[in-house]
Amino acid sequence: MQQHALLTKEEVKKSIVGKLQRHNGCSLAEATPNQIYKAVASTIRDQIMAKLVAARRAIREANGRRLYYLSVEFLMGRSLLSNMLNLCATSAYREAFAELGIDMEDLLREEPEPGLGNGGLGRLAACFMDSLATLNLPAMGCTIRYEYGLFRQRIVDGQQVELPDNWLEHGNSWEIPAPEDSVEVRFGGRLEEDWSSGELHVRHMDYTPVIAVPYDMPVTGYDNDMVNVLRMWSARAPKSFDLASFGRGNYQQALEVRGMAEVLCKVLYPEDDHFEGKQLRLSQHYFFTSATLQFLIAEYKREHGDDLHRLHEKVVIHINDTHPGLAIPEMMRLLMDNEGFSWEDAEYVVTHMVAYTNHTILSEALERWPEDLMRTHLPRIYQILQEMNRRLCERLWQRFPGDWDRIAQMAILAYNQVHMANLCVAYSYSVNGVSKLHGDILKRSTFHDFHLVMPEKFSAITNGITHRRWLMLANPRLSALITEAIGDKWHTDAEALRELLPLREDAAFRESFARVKRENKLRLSQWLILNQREGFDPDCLLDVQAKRLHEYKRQLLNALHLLVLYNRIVDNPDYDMPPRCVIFGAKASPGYRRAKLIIRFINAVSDLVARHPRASKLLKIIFLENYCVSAAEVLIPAAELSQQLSTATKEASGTGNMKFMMNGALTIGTLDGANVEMDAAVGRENIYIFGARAGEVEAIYAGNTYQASTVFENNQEIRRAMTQMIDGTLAEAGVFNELYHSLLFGDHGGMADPYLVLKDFGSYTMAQKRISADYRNADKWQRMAIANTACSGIFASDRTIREYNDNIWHLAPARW
Ligand code: 26Q
Repeated sequence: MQQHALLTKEEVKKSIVGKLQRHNGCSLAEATPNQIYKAVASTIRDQIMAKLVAARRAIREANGRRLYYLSVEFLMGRSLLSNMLNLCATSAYREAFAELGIDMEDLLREEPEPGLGNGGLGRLAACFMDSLATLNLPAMGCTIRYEYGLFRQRIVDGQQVELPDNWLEHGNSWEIPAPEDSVEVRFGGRLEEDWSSGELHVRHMDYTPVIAVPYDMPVTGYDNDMVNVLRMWSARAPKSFDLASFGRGNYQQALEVRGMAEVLCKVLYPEDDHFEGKQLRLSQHYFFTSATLQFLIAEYKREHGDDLHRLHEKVVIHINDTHPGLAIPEMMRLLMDNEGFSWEDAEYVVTHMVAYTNHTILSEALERWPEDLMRTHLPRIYQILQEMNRRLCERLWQRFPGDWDRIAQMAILAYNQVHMANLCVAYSYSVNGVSKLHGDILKRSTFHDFHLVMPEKFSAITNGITHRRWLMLANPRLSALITEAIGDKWHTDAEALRELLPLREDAAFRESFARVKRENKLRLSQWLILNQREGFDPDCLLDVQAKRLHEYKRQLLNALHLLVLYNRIVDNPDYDMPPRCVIFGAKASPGYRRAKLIIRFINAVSDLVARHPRASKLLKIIFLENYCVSAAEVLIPAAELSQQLSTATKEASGTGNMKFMMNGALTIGTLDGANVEMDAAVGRENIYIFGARAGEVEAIYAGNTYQASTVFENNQEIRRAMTQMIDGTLAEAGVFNELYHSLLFGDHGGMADPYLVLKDFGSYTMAQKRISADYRNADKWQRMAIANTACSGIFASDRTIREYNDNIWHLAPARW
């Protein structure tokens, strides 16, 4: 329980009114909604800041290990309500709002959403921050303060249009600038080697300096005294450099430095599970990584003195995928060049301090930088990478003498590229996958050879989600029902949800559970009407697929099946099924043409269905615009069916799958990623599993034994739907040729239907038939839905973070 005094309702009112007066010179009645939002946020922030001061002192005095969690994405979502919830202050604020005549829903909508991430990897980092603070673990999240987050999506004439996300336009109420912690990060230039002292000293000359300025966002723990921060680094041009350059008349260079600083943190790259070797992206990664390391060294020195030989005892650096992997050579550089370490001493510290999580096995997502780019842009880092590579290859040569091919596959530098995953595996003390299946695939295939050499590093820790945001905050109705049934211990012990299991037999509880779902569907429908002028009937089955648009996630399988359903309805005047509303939420990377075409296809099928009088009574397809954290918070609690269709082996874990399950949706899914563990947790009778298993998929890829054309020839329903793709039924003929072609013939020499859409189609259709039949049996459906919520506790990120801490980090909880 938290120690700090809470504000009473009267104190909350007084603070809000006082802030409006002092900051805006107006009364409550005169204030704009945005001014009121800021006054409320500032009141909550005051409460948090009081805790932050105490937490920082306690953590310093405890003198334990600290975690620096480096991630190029943190998809935090809005903070106001989650902070209120964590402070256990919701009722005081609610009552204050009621008396002041403030509409809470309107107020919450005023908060700009920080969309500093693409999808799963960024949202995972945010869930981790919540659990770290709640478990009292001292940690700092470290990232880039992008001026523009992930683009806002509009659908115009069925197609995606991207708009800039200027989230800082009206200020950020939560961030605290910390200019005193600014550091310099250096790019480009050349190296001078100096042996005059008998030892090698490397001097970096003519580099381009950029100043990194941190902004901290406090992250509160739930019902405790802990506050951690998310440190976001922003870039500015050095002032002195600017002036000096003018002095020397070097106007051009001064402007170049300014330009570099200006673009560096401008925008988050909208790529997800796809790698492009852009120089600016490399600069972003190095920028926040170097700044973080310089800062953590300064902080260590302030507390422990100048000798860094035991740095690894007090610091863990966790790299969220390979993007911050330059932390490894950068720490080597800082220890050798600034602290006088020998190579061996620096390597010892680094290899005991860095832990790495892998989030994908897709080869197109693996980070590989051109060596030339690394050499010209980060010359000293490149030099260190060369030496690391030399030593690694020497070691591998001992183990695999003469096996050049294998060694090249494992090298850091090979084929003129810097292979970031190999760097991270070779020099971290821990390498983990994000689900059991993914961990196994890393060991048996992606990092097979490394696993032979250093098996002790490898583990799998299944992802999790913070049930406080994804159940307590997003689904207040279900949360109230749960607390009424089993008390509130589940707030900090999600496994307690299991106590709901026997309530499946309680007719009154089933009815309440169903009522909550219906109310959430109604809330979503109203939200959709407000946002895109299109609602749905809350008595139909609400079926949702919400995630980034990617071929491997197979939104196309869902859409093709909808086209088949349409044909069945049109063909048969007596065709009957429980009416369904199918919602898609998905952003496509702006450069991923095929993904954008799939969005267009979904919308074309949606229009086709809507135009048919009978089909439109049984089926409605909605493309939800701009899927983001706040949309997910309205969408997920309403869903009754969750589609998790990835081709087995491709989805490392998935985390949306867990959010839907926790909110009582049933899953239709493949045995991929964490779906495998959801199936085990809830039992096969409460989930709809279909499609090829991982082993079968691996065999197909290895042996090239699958022929999409055979499915096409044998399945009349598929053949018809695919023909409709290209014959003008859906759009002018030709628009969707590319999709058709890829399914039937493959892309430039590759296999046809590489994601096995046609292969799994039959099995998917059968599972969908069972779903429609089961939905008719309301009792059965509610029992299954309750089982899903009840068995979802192991997917809470509190469990995930405990596992990371017990197996990798070994942080001591801070208590005071
Ligand atoms: C990096 C450098 C250059 C270009 C692009 C990238 C880049 C950026 C983001 C590569 C990948 C990503 C994001 C990956 C991602 O979100 N992966 C997801 O991670 C989730 C959390 O572990 C898993 O649940 C998902 O299965 C996985 O797809």
